[in-house]
Parts: sequence; C-alpha cells; structure tokens
Amino acid sequence: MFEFLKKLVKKTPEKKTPEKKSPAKKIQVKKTLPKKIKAKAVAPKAKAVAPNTAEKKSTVFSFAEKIKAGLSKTREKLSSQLGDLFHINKIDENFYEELEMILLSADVGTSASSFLIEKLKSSVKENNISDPKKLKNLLKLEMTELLKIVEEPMTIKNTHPFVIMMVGVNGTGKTTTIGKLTKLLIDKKHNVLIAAGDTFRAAASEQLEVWGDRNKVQVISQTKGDPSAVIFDAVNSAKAKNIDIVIADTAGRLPTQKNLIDEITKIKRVINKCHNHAPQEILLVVDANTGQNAINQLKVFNEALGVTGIVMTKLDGTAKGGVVAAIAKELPIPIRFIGVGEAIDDLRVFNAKDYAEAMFE
Ligand SMILES: Nc1nc2c(ncn2[C@@H]2O[C@H](COP(=O)(O)OP(=O)(O)OP(=O)(O)O)[C@@H](O)[C@H]2O)c(=O)[nH]1
Ligand SMILES: [Mg+2]
Repeated sequence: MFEFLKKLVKKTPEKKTPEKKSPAKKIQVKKTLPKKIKAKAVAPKAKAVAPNTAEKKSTVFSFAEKIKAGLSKTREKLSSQLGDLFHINKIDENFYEELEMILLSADVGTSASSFLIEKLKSSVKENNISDPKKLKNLLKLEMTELLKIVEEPMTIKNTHPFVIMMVGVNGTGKTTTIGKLTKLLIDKKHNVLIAAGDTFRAAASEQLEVWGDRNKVQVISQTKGDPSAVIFDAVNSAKAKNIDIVIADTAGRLPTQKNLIDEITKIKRVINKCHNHAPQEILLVVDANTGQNAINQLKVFNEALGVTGIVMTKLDGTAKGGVVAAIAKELPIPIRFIGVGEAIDDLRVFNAKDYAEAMFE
C-alpha cells in the first residue's frame, strides 16, 4: 500500500549546487495560516515541494502493527530463511554459519551478528538445548536485549527553548520528519517553532512551510541566506515568545563533503551562542535503506557534532531493518524515532521489543 502511495506523489528531483554564502537577508516570518486554509489550498504547492502524503491521515496503527506492516518483506524473508534453518538442521557449526549469513543479509552487520550468535551459543550450552526450533524465540530475545541499548526516548529538558537540530545525508527524510515530529510534540502540548535552516535548496523552505501550515505552527525562513542566521533568529524569536521547542532543518550533506560538515559544526556553534544548553538534541536522520552505510554516516556526523539521537526513516518500504542492531553494537546512540510512512502520523518512538518482534515474528 505504501509503495503505491509513494508512486502517487513523487518528489521532483532537485539538483544540488554548492551553497552560496550571501549576506543574511531580512528574516521572513511566516505566520500561521488561518484555520480556513485547508489541504486543498496548499495542495498544488504540496505536490511541487512536499511530496508527502501528510494530508491523508494514516490509519492509526499501534507501533507494533505499523512497524510489522513496514518490515513485512524483511520478516517474510527472514522467517522463511530461519524457518528452513531451524526446522531442518541440527545445532552445529554449519548451523551457526548459516544463521550468520541470514543475519548479515538482513543488514545486522558483522559485529552484531557475531555478538548475537555468541549469546545464542552460550544459551544453548547453559540450557542444554538440542532442538533448533527453540532458538527462534531465543534469537528474538537476544535481539530485544541488544536493541534495548539504543531504546532511550527523547526527553524535553532545559527548554526556553529546547532546540532540536535535524541533520543527515540528502533525501533521508529530515524535512518530512520535522513535519511529523512537530505533530507529535504538539499532541504532547508543547508549542513549536520551525526554523528553515536549509537555505541550500530553493524549494526547501516552501516544503517546510507546507508542514508548518499543516501543524499550524510558525516557520521562520530566509531565502538564500546563511543557515546559522536563520536558526539564530528562530531561537531568539522563540525565547522572546516563550516557545518551548525550536526544530531546525538543515540541508542534506554527505559525510565526504568536508566543507559542508564544517558548515554544520558552525551552525551548532551559533545555536549555542543564543542559549548555552542548545542545541539540546541533534537528530541524525538515516534512511533505513542505506544499510551498513548508516554506520559511516553516524560516525562522521557524530564526530563533527556529537549526535544525541537517531531517526531511522522509511521502515515502511523495502528496508531490511537490521542496521538498528548494528548501531546498537557498533555506535550505540539512542534511536529516538522511526519513520514508518510519509503521512503526518507516521513517526513512532522506538521500542526495542516491538522492533525485534517486527523483524522476527
Ligand atoms: N516511505 C517513506 N517515505 C519517507 C519517509 N520519510 C521521508 N520520506 C520521503 O522521502 C523523501 C525525502 O524526504 P525529505 O523530508 O524531503 O528528505 P530530506 O532529508 O529533507 O531531503 P533534503 O532536504 O533534500 O536533504 C520524500 O519523498 C518523503 O516523502 C518514511 O518514513 N517513509
Ligand atoms: Mg529537507
């Protein structure tokens, strides 16, 4: 179903060109639209700049249901592979080798796979298990334990304001996540202001304004300006208006683009000048389809910024999902949220048990 929806509203690809540093222009404060401006009024714009299907509400599934639906392809494949393995073979070295291959093919990565297998081996020994069928549940439990390392929801503290900086590679879902996260925070009675810190792509702030309109929150933007200046202004504006939370968008950048990685550290420094706790949260948005490459993204962004949390997006597609286990083992930074679709309600707080269930059931 989600594949079908995605095809309906594809994003127009944008050519990325290096950002021109121009003097900060006058900050434009986009006012919240009056209530009567509804989906229809913004629909043409939304198609051009925000391919998201936010206006069509996703059916309210629980975390477990939604992520199960999302990871269904992975689960089917894993289930049939593990089913074959657990039913036919006896527990010997070949068994473990085959299990390792299956885990690797689900993006679990070498160190997390070896770790899970070692755990399994000691459980088998301790409990004298000879029937491979019993191992499936054990594996699910071991996976849950491993994922618990990165189960740590975001807490809003040191507000006035609490600044969330969204960073990541191009197209991972930063802007869409801002739209979804704003909704989630508003539902928790916070007031939110969005800073359009992606001054790189012409359509970026329009895309964000659509999300601002949907959530009825203010978006502070500035065309072709300096991202630090936009965010600085937004944080000060939030302070003056007693707004709890500022979510700052930033342009997508590759870990290999050193100048852009340097630029984002500058953005962080500038944010810190307006509030000595800020940014309290630096969320790296990772596309779950990236597989093991996610670890490299995490390393580079973490070294540059000190990432405080991860949002794993697009788990409703063909992603294999195992990379979350690789993160837990190799660089355990909390997975704050997961993205399970393009609609406004498609963001979930990460939960280790449900995630492991969705992978293995
Ligand atoms: N299926 C699915 N699509 C998503 C999800 N999150 C984002 N997308 C889609 O991914 C595409 C890119 O999303 P954006 O939010 O524009 O990504 P971005 O990181 O802001 O991109 P840049 O600003 O260009 O770096 C859009 O088509 C989104 O609708 C998700 O959880 N599931
Ligand atoms: Mg964006």
